[in-house]
Amino acid sequence: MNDNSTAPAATETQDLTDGFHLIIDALKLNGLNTIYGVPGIPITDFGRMAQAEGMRVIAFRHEQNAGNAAAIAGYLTKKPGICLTVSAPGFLNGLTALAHATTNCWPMILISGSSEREIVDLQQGDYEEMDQLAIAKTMCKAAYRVLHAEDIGIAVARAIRAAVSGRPGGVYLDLPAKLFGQVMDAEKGRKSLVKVIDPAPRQLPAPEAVDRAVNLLKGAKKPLIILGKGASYAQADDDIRAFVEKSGIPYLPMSMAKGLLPDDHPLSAGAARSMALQEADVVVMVGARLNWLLSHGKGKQWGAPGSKKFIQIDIEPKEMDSNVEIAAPLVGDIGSVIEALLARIGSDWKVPSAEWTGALRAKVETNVGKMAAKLRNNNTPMDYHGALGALKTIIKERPDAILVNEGANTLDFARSIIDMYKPRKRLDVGTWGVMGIGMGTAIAAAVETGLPVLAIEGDSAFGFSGMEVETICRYNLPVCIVVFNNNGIYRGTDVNTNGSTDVATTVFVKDARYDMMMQAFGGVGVNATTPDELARAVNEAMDSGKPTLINAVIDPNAGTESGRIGNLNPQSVVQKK
Ligand code: OXT
Ligand code: ADP
Ligand code: MG
Repeated sequence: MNDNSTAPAATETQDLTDGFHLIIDALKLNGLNTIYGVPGIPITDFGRMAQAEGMRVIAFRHEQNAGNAAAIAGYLTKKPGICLTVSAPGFLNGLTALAHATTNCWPMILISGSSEREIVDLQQGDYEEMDQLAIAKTMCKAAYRVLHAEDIGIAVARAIRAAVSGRPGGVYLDLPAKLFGQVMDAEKGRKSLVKVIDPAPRQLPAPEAVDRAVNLLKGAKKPLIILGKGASYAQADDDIRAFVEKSGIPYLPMSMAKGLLPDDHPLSAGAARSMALQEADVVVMVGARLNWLLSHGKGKQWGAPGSKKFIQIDIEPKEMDSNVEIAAPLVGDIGSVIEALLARIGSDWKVPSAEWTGALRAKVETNVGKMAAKLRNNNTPMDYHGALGALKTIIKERPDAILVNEGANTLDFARSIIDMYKPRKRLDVGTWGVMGIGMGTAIAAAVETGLPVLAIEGDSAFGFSGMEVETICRYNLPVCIVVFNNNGIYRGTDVNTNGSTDVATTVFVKDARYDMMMQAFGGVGVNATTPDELARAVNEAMDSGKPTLINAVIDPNAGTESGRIGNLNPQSVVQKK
């Protein structure tokens, strides 16, 4: 493989351009000005040149974190996040994030350098030889390879359109090393670039589909709206809020849709989740799938069999009937569908009965009251409620801050305890429950929005991407990380039963000081043992904007196996003597 760094610079003569510059120009022409990646053969010079040409190039310590940054950048901006990697191992490191973006329906483009086709196809043993395109195809929406400089413009355009149109997702762009140095006439090169027109066209629902849904909704006694992260991705915030408020239908936010309407909204049924799911008779799904997170739309959680009818709003027709019958499919983009529904809520609209909304409200108030008592505790070592109670207040006072959250107990408790007030402020593990999204997500959130970021991390979860604290310090990003240190995965108290000196598989080094990792790179590190100390340190970090890591000492007994999804663990029936 040829690094191409010794190839003559095409810009030395005015009339020529080359692969390096054409890729940069194609991205910039389409408003893609930030790259997340890790440098190396054959893309080192590409990163340098992109930076020289005014792009923001954020260099990470591991491609998976760069990929997770690109994935969440896609979610936050509705433009594909760009991740740049070297070949084989770098590409593979980026692939998890590409699959994660695709699974979550977020637009992202993974651009990887690769070996020359001739050598790969004959399997002659090139440096980092691998048939990357073939591997990537199974993990994303689309995958393209570019062999000629004159095709770069069209390839980047296709990649962008594939990533953002219809159901968004990940796209792979394979760039063999030789492409970067290919030279062509500058004017021809300029003309070969494509600015994508209307990359994510509106998809209007059919009028008869809207009629069907409205008729079903009018007949409902206990309607419920479920807002998913597709709804927050759509950025139709005002119309969605108007739809909820005008229709008077209670709503349940999925994790990353929290804040689309403020969690303390009178129509939020978030704190009465079980009751809402059990008792609703017509459920309107808005950018949320009936996957494992919603028990596939059936089973005990959903009350009596046959007691529900579903209306589903989704841009992907194949999503309909994926698990249960959808009585009224509304295929289209959420903005257009909600607009059409809003137009049908006129003076003749009857809001749901006070019996239904009042019962949900009463349950919400009971659950919130029960929770409030637990949040006030000042136990040392802290439990999840004490520590998260302090952080809940901070987010209430700073509703613009972005909350990143991963872990098991740390995730599940934070989701229900911390209210969100604005759209797209809660970023978490997504559809797969991926540990390791933390630092990539926090970095992209800070880079894309310029807002302060609070990352609430289980100690295990943090470990998956922890080295990126150096990246956070290097770019001086306003990220405050709170590591919930309970000495392990779920709990720090497991015991190895085989009698050896190895500790149990879920247990870490006791009383580790994660705060010192941040100090190693010039950031602020704090060890917090009480909710008051924790609150003080977070407030200071949010005020100063300095990279900060707070080691929050949590009682190792406080958590439960797998947080709130322990039921998904298979159980052995074999009794060993
Ligand atoms: O109505 P009911 O009574 O039911 O009550 C509900 C709400 O009404 C109520 N509620 C409220 N009450 C009062 N006030 C308010 N404001 C309020 N809001 C809500 O509370 C309850 C619960 O509400 P919730 O949360 O909305 O509902 P519920 O029932 O939990 O929702 C169901 C789900 C499924 C939608 C929800 O649970 C969910 O979204 N779950 C996501 C879970 C998830 O994705 N988990 C992450 C994966 S776990 C595991 O796999 C881990 N691994 C393995 C691993 C992974 N994942 N990835 C990779 C790459 N490798 C390995 C690992 C290694 S976790 C993990 C590390 C864990 O250790 P850490 O140290 O990081 O973390 P700790 O556990 O802290 O030690
Ligand atoms: P959650 O995990 O919050 O329940 P999911 O990721 O399961 O959300 O569902 C998101 C859904 O939103 C996907 O089915 C996706 O096709 C859909 N979606 C994403 N963007 C749009 C959009 N602009 N219009 C309509 N549907 C969308
Ligand atoms: Mg832990």
